[in-house]
Amino acid sequence: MITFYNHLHAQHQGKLEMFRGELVPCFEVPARADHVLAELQRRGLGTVQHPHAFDDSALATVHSPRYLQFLEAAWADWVALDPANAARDALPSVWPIRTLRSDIVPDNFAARMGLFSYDTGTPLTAGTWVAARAGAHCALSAAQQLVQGDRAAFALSRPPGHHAGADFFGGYCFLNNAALAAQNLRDAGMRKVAVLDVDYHHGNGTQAIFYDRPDVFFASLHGDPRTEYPFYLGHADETGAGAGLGCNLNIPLPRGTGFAAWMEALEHSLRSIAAFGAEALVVSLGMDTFAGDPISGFTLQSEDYLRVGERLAAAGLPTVLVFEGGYAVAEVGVNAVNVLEGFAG
Ligand code: FKS
Ligand code: ZN
Repeated sequence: MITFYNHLHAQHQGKLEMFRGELVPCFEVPARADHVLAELQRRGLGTVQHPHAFDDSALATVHSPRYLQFLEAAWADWVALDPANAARDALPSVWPIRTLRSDIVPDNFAARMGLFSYDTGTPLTAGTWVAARAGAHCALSAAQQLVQGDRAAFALSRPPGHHAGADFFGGYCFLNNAALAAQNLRDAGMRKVAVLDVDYHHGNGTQAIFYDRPDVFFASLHGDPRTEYPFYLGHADETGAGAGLGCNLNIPLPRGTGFAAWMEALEHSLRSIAAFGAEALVVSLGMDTFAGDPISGFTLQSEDYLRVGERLAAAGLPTVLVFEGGYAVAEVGVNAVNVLEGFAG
């Protein structure tokens, strides 16, 4: 299968994220994608290409105009506050929680950061916009590849995307790559598309984007939000709204879940996707279900990912795979490429 590699990914390089009252080095580092690329090339698994170019209007199929305007200008606005800011990343510090207004975009930069975000773990850096946009183009290019008749394509990019909503960033994510791919497939005429999110963390952004839609099914297996990030979404009773009722499936699993139970949840998800009648599949491929992941709590082993790839392929659908999380940096290449190899059969 073809891989669209975000050759600009390293332009997004966060320094520090807030964790337990102090700033700690970011977990979401450029080396993650480098390892996946190196392993892909080592095994000679398909060709690697840069993404195609797209108009910024392509991003507006999922994201709001005011959010895109904010994101594109954010770094310049941050440095305009104080030239010394060029040496440090921007993190939000104030948010419009319930009872505060989010309809008015403030002039104050810190206030705008808070309006368009939901955590302090996602630094905005000098190259964030350039890197995230090229990453979105990888996902869109992969979707186009399916439209042209390919069985599968891989978007190898960072920053990841599944926590980003129509108008907010968070969870290391800025633009929702998987949602953009799914929407692109819909716009190309595929009547029903499914997004399957196998990252350790619930894909709250993707869920929110499609929650009231009958044409895009969202299924996710993830750490139970009662204890795991992103905490405020991802419960089993979230089944969709309005015309999208019945088109959302969450399978929260306890910390410590191993491969057998995880695989049962994957089976359940894929059966629901088949029953929905999806014509194409977008997989949010997070590798943080790995036992060695430093911020997650499942116990999958490297060999298990071959089985995961096989099972995804057995769904028999044209499939876009989108790289998401995975922080065991030394193993993330082997694990991700195991999925691709299992898929390719
Ligand atoms: C660790 C606290 C957890 C946020 C975790 C974000 C997870 C991101 C992800 C993605 F796929 F988006 F990258 N902080 N100190 O893995 O879901
Ligand atoms: Zn994750």
